[in-house]
Amino acid sequence: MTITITAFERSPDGGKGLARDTRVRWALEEVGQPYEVRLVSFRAMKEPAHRALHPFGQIPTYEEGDLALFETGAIVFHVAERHAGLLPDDANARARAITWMFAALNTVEPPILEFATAKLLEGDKTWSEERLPLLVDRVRDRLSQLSARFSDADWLDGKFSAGDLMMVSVLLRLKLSGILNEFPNLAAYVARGEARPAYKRAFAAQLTVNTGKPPTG
Ligand code: GTB
Repeated sequence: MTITITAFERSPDGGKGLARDTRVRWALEEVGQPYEVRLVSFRAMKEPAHRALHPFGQIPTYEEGDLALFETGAIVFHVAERHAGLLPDDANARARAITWMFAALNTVEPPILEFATAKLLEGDKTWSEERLPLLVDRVRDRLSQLSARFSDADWLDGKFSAGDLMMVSVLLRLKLSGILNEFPNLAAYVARGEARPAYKRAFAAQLTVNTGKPPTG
C-alpha cells in the first residue's frame, strides 16, 4: 500500500532537516519502506482538506490506505510497529525503546522547543534578553541529566531503536546553538545518528525539496 506523507512546500529552515517530516522520512528509510510526499504550502495547511488529516493544520501527516495519522510520535511508532528494524523483539527491550520515544518527545523536546521559539520568534521582545539565559539553563539541565544517564554508550538501550531516532531528531534542533557541544557524548550520539545511511537519505530528500539540489559531499 502506498505511504504518503506531507511536508512543507518550502521549509523555513531552507532544508536543514529541522522540520518534522525528516524524522518520519528517517523512520521509513530505516525500515526500507518507500513513500511519496505531498508538499503543502502554509496556506493549504490551514484549509479544510488538510485539516481533515491534521486537526491542528500542521505537517507532517501520514496516509496509508484508509489510515490517516498525524503527530510524529504516533507516526514513527506506527511505522516501527508494522515493520522490523526500529523496535526490539524482546518485550521488555521494546517497552524501554518506547519509553525513550516518549522521553524524547515529552521530557527533552519541550525545553528545547521553548528555547528555539524564544530565539527565533521572540528575540525582538524587550524581555527576551532576560528570559533567554533561563531557557538555556533549562535545556542544559535536561542535557546534563541525559548525558549522565547515557555515559559512553552508542545508543540509549543497546541497539539503535525508534527511541534513538526520536531522541537524535529532538537534539538536532540544538546543533546550531553550540549547547550540544558542551556535552561531548551527546554531540557524538547525534553525529552517529546523522551518519546512518537511512538518516542521510531522509536528509537528502528533504534538502532536495527545499533547494532543488541534493547535498554535496
Ligand atoms: N507535535 C507535532 C508533531 O510532532 O507532529 C508538531 C508538528 C509541527 O510542529 N509541525 C510544524 C508545522 O506544521 C512543522 S515542524 N508548523 C506550521 C504551523 O503550525 O502552522 C516544526 C518546525 C518548523 C520549522 C522549523 N525550522 O524552520 O527550523 C523547525 C521545526
